[in-house]
Amino acid sequence: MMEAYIQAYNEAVFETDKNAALAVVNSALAAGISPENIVFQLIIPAVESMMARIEKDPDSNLAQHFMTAQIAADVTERMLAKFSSPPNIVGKVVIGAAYGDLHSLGKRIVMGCLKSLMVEVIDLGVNVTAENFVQEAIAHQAQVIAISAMMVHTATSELGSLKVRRLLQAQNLEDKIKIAVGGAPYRFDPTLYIKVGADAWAPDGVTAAKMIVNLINAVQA
Ligand code: B12
Repeated sequence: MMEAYIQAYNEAVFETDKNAALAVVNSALAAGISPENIVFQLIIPAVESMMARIEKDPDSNLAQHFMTAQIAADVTERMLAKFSSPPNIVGKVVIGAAYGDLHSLGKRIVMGCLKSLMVEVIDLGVNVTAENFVQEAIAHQAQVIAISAMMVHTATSELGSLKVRRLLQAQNLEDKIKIAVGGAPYRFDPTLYIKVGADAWAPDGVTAAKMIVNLINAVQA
């Protein structure tokens, strides 16, 4: 029975039809499938199959990519409220667009993918100062600061991730909080993340979520 739901859900996501995807989830719930199974057998595999598609075709349809992440985040949040025991949250991330940067679409995709992998996400919005990133990471005991920068000057600015690095260094927090970056400039220069003081980067939302889970695990090891 689950196979039929998986197929119907994947078709809905492929068509970027959020209502159809939610209808599949609702009928699975009505048929007695647990919220846990819906997340782990339906939602996460759908995100992973999108990742496989992106790896094969980096220009894969943006709308499909965006909707997979948004539907995954939406359904995961609804299902988490219904879990019989509190879900095992993998860890916490504060995320935002770099200082001076107002681009938010890529960040939203990354957030959706993170939520579907059971990572708690604290969204700081756009145009986030380095001080704010660090303060919020400390306040929420986040293991990762994730910074989205869509422009070369916001990626490389002295007030962006370079300053986050300096602040973490000054407070002796580099073992407790890792820095992840992403956005168009990093795709043009895959070594840029090192130059801007980050620990890691990723080219798309699904890879980003997996990379961030690895960073969380490294901090918690
Ligand atoms: C949409 C868009 C806008 C929209 C943003 C709307 C919004 N709410 O986001 C608007 C119209 C507001 C806008 C404004 C501007 N924009 Co603009 N914009 C774009 C555009 C067309 C698409 C960006 C986008 O959403 N891509 C789709 C998402 C899904 O991809 P993505 O962001 O790369 O995210 C993926 C990955 O990078 C990764 N990722 C993203 N974030 C993170 C974070 C982490 C931690 C990780 C691991 C991974 C990760 O995962 C994401 C999902 O797969 C790009 C061109 C382009 N092709 O990139 C220009 C572009 C980024 N913009 C540009 C410019 C110049 C501007 C403006 C200065 C224009 C102007 N003169 O006013 C302003 C700047 C405003 C500001 N201060 O930020 C330039 C930047 C040039 C440069 N070299 O720096 C670009 C490249 C266009 C160009 N070719 O000139 N823009």
